[in-house]
This record gives sequence, structure tokens and C-alpha cells, in this order.
Amino acid sequence: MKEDDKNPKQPNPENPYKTLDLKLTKVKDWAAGIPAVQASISDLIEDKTVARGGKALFKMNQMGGFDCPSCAWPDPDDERSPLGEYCENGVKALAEEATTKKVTPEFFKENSVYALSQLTDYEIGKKGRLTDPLYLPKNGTHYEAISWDAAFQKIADSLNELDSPNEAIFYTSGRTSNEASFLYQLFAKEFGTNNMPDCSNMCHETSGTALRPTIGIGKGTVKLEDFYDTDLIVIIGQNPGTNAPRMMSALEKGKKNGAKIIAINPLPEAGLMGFKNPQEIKGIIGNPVKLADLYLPVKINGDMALLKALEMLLLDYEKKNPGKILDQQFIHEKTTGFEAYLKQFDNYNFDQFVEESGVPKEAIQQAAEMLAFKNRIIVCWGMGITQQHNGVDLVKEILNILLLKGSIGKAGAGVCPVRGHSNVQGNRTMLIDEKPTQEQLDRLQNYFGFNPPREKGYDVVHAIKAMHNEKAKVLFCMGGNFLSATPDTTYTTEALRKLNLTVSVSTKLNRTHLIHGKESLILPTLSRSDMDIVNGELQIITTENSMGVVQDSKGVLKAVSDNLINETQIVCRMAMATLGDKSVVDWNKYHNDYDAVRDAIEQCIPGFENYNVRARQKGGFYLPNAARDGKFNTKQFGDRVPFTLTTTPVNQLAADEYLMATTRTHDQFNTTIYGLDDRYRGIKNERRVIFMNEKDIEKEGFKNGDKVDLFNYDDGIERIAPLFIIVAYPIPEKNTVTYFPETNVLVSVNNVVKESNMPASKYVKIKIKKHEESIYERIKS
Ligand SMILES: Nc1nc2c(c(=O)[nH]1)N[C@H]1C(S)=C(S)[C@@H](COP(=O)(O)OP(=O)(O)OC[C@H]3O[C@@H](n4cnc5c(=O)[nH]c(N)nc54)[C@H](O)[C@@H]3O)O[C@H]1N2
Ligand SMILES: Nc1nc2c(c(=O)[nH]1)N[C@H]1C(S)=C(S)[C@@H](COP(=O)(O)OP(=O)(O)OC[C@H]3O[C@@H](n4cnc5c(=O)[nH]c(N)nc54)[C@H](O)[C@@H]3O)O[C@H]1N2
Ligand SMILES: [Mo]
Repeated sequence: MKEDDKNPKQPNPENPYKTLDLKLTKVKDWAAGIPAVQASISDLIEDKTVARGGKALFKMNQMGGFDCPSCAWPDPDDERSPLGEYCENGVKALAEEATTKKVTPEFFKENSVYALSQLTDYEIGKKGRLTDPLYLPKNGTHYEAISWDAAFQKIADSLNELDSPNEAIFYTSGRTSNEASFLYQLFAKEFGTNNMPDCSNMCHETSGTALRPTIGIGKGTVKLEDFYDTDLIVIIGQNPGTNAPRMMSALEKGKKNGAKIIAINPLPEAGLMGFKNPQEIKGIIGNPVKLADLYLPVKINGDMALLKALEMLLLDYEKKNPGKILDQQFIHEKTTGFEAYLKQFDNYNFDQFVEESGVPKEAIQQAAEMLAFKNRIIVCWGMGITQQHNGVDLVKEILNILLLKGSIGKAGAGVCPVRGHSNVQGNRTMLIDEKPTQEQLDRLQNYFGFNPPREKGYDVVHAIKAMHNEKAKVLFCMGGNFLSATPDTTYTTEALRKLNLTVSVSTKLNRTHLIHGKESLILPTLSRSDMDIVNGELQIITTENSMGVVQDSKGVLKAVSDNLINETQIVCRMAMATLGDKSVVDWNKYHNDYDAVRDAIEQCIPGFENYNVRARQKGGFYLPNAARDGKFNTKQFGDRVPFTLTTTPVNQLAADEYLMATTRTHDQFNTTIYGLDDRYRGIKNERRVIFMNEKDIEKEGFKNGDKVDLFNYDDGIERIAPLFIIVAYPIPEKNTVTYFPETNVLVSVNNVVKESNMPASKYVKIKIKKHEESIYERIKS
């Protein structure tokens, strides 16, 4: 036994504070191409998974193959690239899953929870795939093997001894199949709670909150083919080169057909500027294609001022070219609130908006001109918008512009919130939602015959607070990495440690397993690329992509362990153990039969008619989306879409205060750290960096490469993230960017987006001070 194990200390909730050996390389102005191909292949080689991974690669995103576990970007409906429909980051995601390394019960005998917590997330992830269910007893220092039956009995006992079902919380990440998701929410509701926070609560909740009451559906309205034939694509607050690389092929195709692109981002992201298509020979050797025709370097949270400045110019152009700029017919027939919307501009000051946006006036004029004289416009957005404190208003303002132009509900035009996890949209369609509608609940009640709870449950932020207040006692996580993905790491750690039981259904080890309740379980499961064999037969599961296409996915790899069961079976066995004879649902049937689950989905959720047949059709099927066809329907506004009056935020910062946006490197999938580089931004071998404007560096008396500590003081509490290296970067003054999860410790649990209650992780006020060794003592105290 090692020394640490005899005197267990508190496991470390954060990455150990150490810097590596930062090397700066050139900031790239184009993405993909040869380096991308090389990088992907080296990922497979490093994991010694070439044979397994290589074989799997050719099945990824192919019809009859499996859905890439990385992002939610759709596959082409018709032809798919024979070279494979994958991207560099899809390969990395696959390499993570296909690895032959294993973390077995033996491994946990040798490694205490405390010792594992001293590793970085990168090191933890590289340990390999989980092979067996594991249990950490009260005051235990090491996870130990447990049988599946005993594990389910422990969960059942903990759930059944609660005073109320609402003391349990059921979290979901976004990879779970439609089938497992449907059963999971069904179980939570039959058990008696709507406490179903999910990763959407940190991701696109803001988009849904803005779109549902305005256009009648909380999803995007465009199809992939709309990108191929459109006039203008605006990409705001999203980094496609890293986070949705296959989107770049769609952008390239759109450009070839004449579309223009405007990119709005505080950082000149490589994937917005240029592109070489690694799926085409000429893309590998040729010059990069220029992507953005116009780049607007907006300040963090300067988007509202920018959008309003653009609207002022559009209205001005319309005055000068009556009937030529705005779609008066669309405004007249399909919208409401136009008069009031127009009136607000009387009080607006254009120059002030320009100033607040941070974008040069000429560039704004150029953008307005592009918008003015184009008719089919698509606006794509990501976390740069949804994770702002006024994100809901920002999405509504984007919609205002599209309404002016009549650019929604017709071909080549519309809204495109680019989803994150590969099945996050499907999870919601399957009713994983802390606020299900009464209609949805009625349908479940009619079909299954139990009374589902009717009151709202906890979202992510409310869940953390409920755990902290000891109102919740059990946390069950279907995938994900709750601790590291959520804000306010110290507060969330305290919250998790108060629980009676934490359960994680996982493919890989992560930090949430190490920051646990009084007892803890890890339940290993199959990943997307694994063969899912039930009763001797290879199964398909289904997922829904960012554009509402539902299709099948069939794994190709042999599971790393015979002791893995799929997520559907985990839910069914948990339900049988917990609910026993009280249940009115035939869990045993669903345990053995995905088709039966799909039949039930068909009965309970509109749009899934003939599910079992259509799921197996080539390319799957589109879910209905009335807004896409120009039919809007909301309770409040009927068949019209409202113009929304929004306010412009005042971003007052003290002299020594900066705004920080937390973001992803090119080498991570959320909390899974593939590698330590951020190639496109010129960073090698370091994650603890802070991007700053050169003038700010100078003003503070720092130098490029200096070590600093970061502080946040929201709610009157000092939050510290020690030891970051300054990197001078083309970013607006007073703005900084860092990587999550390292800086989640600085994001207050109360710093949330208005209305959607998402953590505002791209709007964090910080102070930056020279690094001092004494900081570690201060953190401990
Ligand atoms: N390889 C890979 N793919 C992924 C993921 C991953 O981690 N790795 N994550 C998946 C998930 S779950 C999601 S949600 C998506 C996330 O994909 P994205 O939405 O691209 O998310 P981020 O990289 O966090 O941030 C997007 C951009 O917002 C910009 N930004 C920051 N603040 C502002 C602002 O105030 N205004 C504007 N206009 N821009 C701003 C940042 O500079 C950054 O370029 O990707 C998915 N795909
Ligand atoms: N500061 C800051 N915080 C953020 C963000 C940000 O931009 N800034 N982004 C937010 C966003 S957009 C999101 S979506 C969340 C992500 O939050 P999560 O979805 O909770 O986090 P992930 O890192 O995607 O989860 C990774 C874990 O999922 C497990 N896993 C992988 N595949 C499977 C599978 O097939 N089945 C099961 N059961 N488990 C699997 C593995 O064990 C892995 O360790 O983070 C949010 N947090
Ligand atoms: Mo996300």
C-alpha cells in the first residue's frame, strides 16, 4: 500500500496546477488539409488502435455504419465521400473509444481515488476503457469490483430510502441513443421526478428558450442542402474548424455556388478564415480556399451592439431604396410587433453601438451592405452566443434580422444553432427535459398508464444548488463528466461530496468518478462504435443530428470486455430493481428488444410514425419542422413570429478587470483531453494559457510568456485559478480567452444566462495578477 492510501487526503477536484513546456507556433489562417490527416492518423497510432480504428473509420458516418460520436453535424443525405465521412476530430473521438487499453478492477486495486486525482484529465483519459462495474464503499479509498446485480440493488436501495423522488437527480450527457434516452426519462418519471438536468443546460438551452416561443420550435430550421444554395452565411460565436469540421465542407460547397460568408468572433479562428478539404486530393495539396469574405472582430459580448448597428444600417438602406432591402410582404404577413420594433431605433445612437461592438465602422458598413442586398441568409451560432448572460436576447436579435429580410422558412435561409454532442438533440426529442410540457406528459400517461410528475425539475445549475443545500441526495449520471463540465468547481465539489450516492454510466474514467458522494458506483457501458449484441443479434440504435435527421447507427468494434452492457439494459435493470412489482412498464421486454422501444417511442412522440422501418432506410428520415416550411405556431403569437425588443448590455469593467471567455482547444472534446496542443491557435504542449491583447499585456506591465494567477470575485467570494501563461494574441482589448475545464473554477454558479439559466461561461469577469508561489496556500485556506 502506498503512503497516501494509508492517510487518505481529499481527492483533487481540479487538474494539478503545473505548466508543461509551452511552445508557440504560427497562428493558422486556414483549417484541415494535410496536417489534419496526419494528426488524425497519429492519434490512432499512438493508441495502438490502427487496425481496430482504421477499420472502423471507413464505417463512420456511412450508411449502414455508425454515427460519429463527436459532433452533431449532419451527414450528406445523398452521396457520401468514399474516403470516409469523417474529420480529424472525429478520428480522435474514435481513437478514444477504440483504444485497447483497459482500466480493470486490478488497476483500481493499485490506484487509489486520491492517487488518480493527482493526474491531469489528459492522463486520466489515456488510461483506457472501463471494463467492469465498480463500487466505492463509504470511507473507501479504492474502487472495487461489484457484480451488476449488486450494483443495481445498491442504486435501488438508495433511491427507495429517499423521503421524496425529488431527492434524486438524473443527469444526461449527449451521446445516449434515442432508445436509451427514452427509457431513461420514462424511468425517472415513473420513479416520480422531472429532475433531469442535461448537457443542453450548458449548451443550447439558450437557443431553445429563444426559438420555441418565437418560431414555435426550439431547433434550427435549415437542412444541409440549404448551405449549398444560399446567398449569405453568417457564423457568429462558433468555431467550426475545431468543433464541427465537417461543416467546413458544406461552407466550401456553398461558396463554390456563390454564397458569401461573414464571420463574427473575437478570435480570428483558422476554421473561419480558410479551408483545405482533406477529403479531396486537391484539398490536400492545393492552396486553401478563402472562407470568410468578411471577418468582424467583435468584443466579447459586443454582439448585441453589433447586431443593432447592422439593423440601423439596414433600415437606413431601406429608406434610401424603398421596398428593396426589407421583405415587406413577409413582415406584413408573417410577423408581429414591427411598429414597436421600429420605434426603438428613434432612441439609438449608431456611433455608440459601433464603439461598444469593438468592430471598425467600415467593416460594419460592409457587413450591412452584404446583408442588405442578399435575400437568402443563414445564421449559424454556437457557444459564443448561447453562453453570454444575455444569450436569449442575442438569439432573438439574430432572429429580428432574419425577419427583416424574410430569411426564414424558405430554401437557403434560416436559423442554424450548431448543436454540440452527437445526440444531444435526440435526447431532448426523447423527453429528457426538466420541464416537459403537459401534452408530452399526457401522451406518456395515456400509453403507459402511470401518472408522471407534473412539476418542473432541476436543470444543471438548480441541481448543483439542490445538492449543496442537501435537498438532493442521489446523483445518477448517464454519461458525461458532471464535475468538470459544470461551473464553480469548488462549490460543485462541496455539493457532490454531500450526496449519499453518485452513479456514473461511463465509457472512460473521468474526474467526476473521483469527486463522489458517500458511496459511489461506476457502471461501464458500450460506446457508439462498439458492436451492441443483444440475444446474439447485432443491434442498431438511432440518433438525431443537428438538422433533425433521425438515422440508425451500428457499431463495428468488438467490446473491450464481455462484462459491458448497453445503456438501455442499464436503465431497464435499474428500473426493475428499483420499482419491482410497482411498475406498470414492461422493462423486461425493453431490456431485450430495441424494436419494442422504438414502437413505444412511435406511440408517445409525434414524428416517429413507422419508426422501425424508416430508421432502417438509407439516410434515415427528417422529423417534422413546421418553421422550416414557413409555418409558425406559438401559443402567444399564433401563426406570426414576433419581433423582440431587447436591451443592449452595459459592460462596465473596472480598470483592472477583464472579460474572459472559456473555450475549447483543437485537442479536446469537452472534458476529454485528446492532446495538449491547440494547433490552429499556435499553441503546443500547454493548456494553462490566457490569450491577451498586446496592449493590455503592456498596460499591466506583463510580458508575453509571463506566469499569472486569475481571480474572480462574483458574489463577494474570491475564486482563484493559479498559474497561467500569457500568450499575446489578436483579441480585442480587455478581452481574454482560456480553456475549460481548467477555468471553470472561476465561473460562479450564479453567473447565468437570463431565462435559460445556463452558466454564462463566455462572460466571466476576472482579474489577472503576477503569479506568486504563496497563492497555493491561499487556495487551501
Ligand atoms: N472537436 C470537438 N468538437 C466538438 C466539441 C469539442 O469539445 N471538441 N464540443 C461539442 C459541443 S458539446 C459543442 S456545444 C460544440 C461547441 O462548439 P462552439 O460553439 O464552436 O464552442 P466554443 O469553442 O466553446 O466557442 C465558440 C466560439 O465562440 C467565440 N466567442 C467567445 N465569446 C464570444 C462573443 O462574445 N461573441 C462571439 N461572437 N463569439 C464569441 C470563441 O472565440 C469561439 O471561437 O462543439 C461540439 N463539437
Ligand atoms: N467553462 C465552460 N464549461 C463548459 C462549456 C464551455 O464552453 N465552457 N461547454 C459546456 C457544454 S457546451 C457542454 S455540452 C458540457 C459537456 O458536458 P458533459 O457532456 O457532461 O461532458 P463530456 O466531457 O462530453 O463527457 C465526457 C465523458 O462522457 C463519457 N462518455 C463518452 N461516451 C459515452 C457514451 O457513449 N456513453 C456513456 N454513458 N458515457 C460516455 C466518458 O466517460 C467521458 O469521460 O460542458 C459544458 N461546460
Ligand atoms: Mo455542448
